[in-house]
Amino acid sequence: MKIFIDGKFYRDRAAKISVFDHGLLYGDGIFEGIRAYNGRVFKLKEHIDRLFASAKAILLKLPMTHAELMRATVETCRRNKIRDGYVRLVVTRGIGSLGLNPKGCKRPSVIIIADRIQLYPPEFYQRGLDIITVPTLRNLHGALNPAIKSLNYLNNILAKIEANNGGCEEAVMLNAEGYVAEGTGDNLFIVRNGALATPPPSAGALYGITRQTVIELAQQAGLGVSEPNLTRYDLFNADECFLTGTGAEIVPVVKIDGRVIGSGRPGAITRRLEEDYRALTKISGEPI
Ligand code: PXG
Repeated sequence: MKIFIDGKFYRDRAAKISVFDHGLLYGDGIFEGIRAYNGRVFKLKEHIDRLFASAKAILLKLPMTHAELMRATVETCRRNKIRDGYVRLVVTRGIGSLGLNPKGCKRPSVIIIADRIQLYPPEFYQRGLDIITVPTLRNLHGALNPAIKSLNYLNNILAKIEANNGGCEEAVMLNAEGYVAEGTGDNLFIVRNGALATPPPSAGALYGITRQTVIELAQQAGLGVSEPNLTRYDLFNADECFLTGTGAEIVPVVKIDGRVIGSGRPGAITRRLEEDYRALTKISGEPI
């Protein structure tokens, strides 16, 4: 594998970051998880746009332009002969002192890893997931804003561990007001009376790129889409439920906190959107 770090490519074991990098010391940095399908990088512009938005929010000046980051991502895929794969783009605050003040960090580091994708087991998609609400809450806007895709994922990691301890693959994370925010690494949708609803970013949902794509596909299919505050009650009484994310794509959810959702099987609208999403990934994206 060839890994991009600050403008150069390194082999796996030579690809290293300093122990003084504040990305490691403090989780001070941002990232993107991107997919390539059929020789194209899917929604690359949108991912780089979101990276810039995260950078702005944490006062990190990206050392490369938007166009340079797009080119470097495509080039990393090309050098690794990726047709279908997963790209992790990480920007750390860079090397500084042991103190948390980033003033001494002179240059952020840009890392791009392009690898084969580890797909989720097919059963997840065939049967649908059984998920649970967990105690760990989504970040507060007034603390670490949940729209920032930062390297501080401990909240979500704790929620994932809590889901796993409860025998589930994925968690429903609530916000401090008790409204549904999202999963640990995916957005959540419900279908009710033929229309979609998904928590708004103001409830703690990430501006998910798959989320946005699904909203557009639903609108093209003539389905209504709203972004209301949702409670667990709304999830329990939905006709269908699914999660969206770059890695997971669209995964049906059939049980939440012991309540069977709809028929207990992946729903027709979920299936339709899965198909539309797959079709879109095959034909669009930045050519490698
Ligand atoms: N919410 C959160 C908190 C995320 O981290 C999504 C939603 C979905 O967003 P996109 O833009 O991908 O549709 C994410 C995605 C993983 C993994 O291994 C996924 C994410 C981050 C880290 C790991 O599944 N992010």
